[in-house]
Amino acid sequence: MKHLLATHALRYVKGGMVIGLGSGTTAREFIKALAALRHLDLTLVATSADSEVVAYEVGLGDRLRPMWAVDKIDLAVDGADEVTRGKLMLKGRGGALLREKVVDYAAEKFVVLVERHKVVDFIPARNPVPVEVLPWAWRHVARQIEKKFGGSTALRTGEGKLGPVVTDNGNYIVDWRPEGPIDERVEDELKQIPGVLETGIFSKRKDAVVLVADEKGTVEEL
Ligand code: DER
Repeated sequence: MKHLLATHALRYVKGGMVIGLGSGTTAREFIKALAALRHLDLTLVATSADSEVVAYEVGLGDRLRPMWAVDKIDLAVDGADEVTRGKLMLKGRGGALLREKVVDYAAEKFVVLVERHKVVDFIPARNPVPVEVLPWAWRHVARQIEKKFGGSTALRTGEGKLGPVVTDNGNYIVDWRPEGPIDERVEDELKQIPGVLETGIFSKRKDAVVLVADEKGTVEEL
C-alpha cells in the first residue's frame, strides 16, 4: 500500500519543482518512486538523515539541498502516524518531526500518504505525542508538560544504543501520553513551555491533500 501511495503521489511532481521529502517508511517509498522522474529538473530537501540516505541510494543525492539553500518548497510529500477526517495529524514516531514541520508547513502543496488504519476519530488514538525538547532541560520540560496538560511522559530511548534517542538536530524526544483526546490548540500551547522545540501535532495544514490507501488497492483523497 505504501508503494501504491508513493506512485500515486508522483502525479503532483513537475519539472523545476523544489520538493520536500518527508521521513518514514512511506516517505522512503515516495523517494524510491521519485527516481523514475530523474529526467526532470528537481531540487530535493530531505527532512531527515534517513531520507537523505535513501535519496542517495536511488541516485538522487546530487539534487539534495539544505532548507537554507532554497527559496521555497513547491511540494512536500510525507507520511503520518494518525490523521483525523478534519486533517488534524499526529507525526513524529520516526523522530523527524522538527524538520518535517518546517518543510511541510512551508510547502505550497502538502501531500500526506497514509494507509486506512491511520485515519482516526481523534488524536492521539494509539501513539504518544512526540515533543522535541532541549536535552539540557528534558526532565524539567517533561514535568512541565505533565503539570500543565496532565497525562504521563517518557524520554524516548532507541535501539542499538543505550540512553535517549538523539534527533538529527541534536535534541531529545519526550513522548507524552495525554489522558484523552487533545484539542488542536495544544500544538501552540505546548510550545509556550520553554525548552519545547517542536511537537508532533500538525494542525495547520487543513489544505493538505491526504491520500488514503486500503487493502483493496484503492487510493482515495480524504
Ligand atoms: O515520523 C514521522 O513523522 C513519519 O512521517 C510518520 O509520521 C509516518 O511514518 P511511516 O510512513 O513509517 O508510518
